[in-house]
Amino acid sequence: MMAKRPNILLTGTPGVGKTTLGKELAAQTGLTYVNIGELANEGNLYDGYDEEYQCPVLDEDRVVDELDAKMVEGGVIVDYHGCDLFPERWFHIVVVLRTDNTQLYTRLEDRGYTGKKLQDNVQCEIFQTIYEEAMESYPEEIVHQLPSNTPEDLEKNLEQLIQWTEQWMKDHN
Ligand code: DAT
Repeated sequence: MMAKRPNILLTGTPGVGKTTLGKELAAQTGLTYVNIGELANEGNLYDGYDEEYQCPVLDEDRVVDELDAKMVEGGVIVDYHGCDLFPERWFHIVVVLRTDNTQLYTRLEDRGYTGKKLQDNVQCEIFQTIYEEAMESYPEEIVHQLPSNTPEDLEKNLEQLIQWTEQWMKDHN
């Protein structure tokens, strides 16, 4: 029998460092990294177009259908800037990365964001929108906020999540 492995949700405002942490965590634990944006792109899992933000709208039901078998199997790190579209049963831990707004502003500017898109994303972080969404969507004891401002934060978060994963596997196998 295959060892049981946990599913981890990495969420937070765009630019907080989900992809950076997720890929490194996958490399070091052997868990599978799934970026919802890329998955939607590859499978064209869209349902319409958002004129205001100039981006396609995610077809949430199809995303969930597409991933469900893999999630039931376990061992998946999901990266997305939202969390209320996923079934609660999927995740064993929900990590909300947080970045100071001045830092986030610079990161998103470097990414080429301008105007309303830049303002709205920084405001999303200031209002802790994703953290509140996570607290409403999952049992609060599995929701954790981690600071993601510096390379030292990244290292610390990585260490903590590797440890958490190892402990989870000991406890469940
Ligand atoms: P996300 O996937 O949440 O959109 P990302 O992983 O692409 O974010 O990171 C955005 C930028 O910030 C990228 O240039 C890497 C940098 N970064 C990520 N985590 C960081 C950290 N803890 N300290 C400093 N820079 C970080």
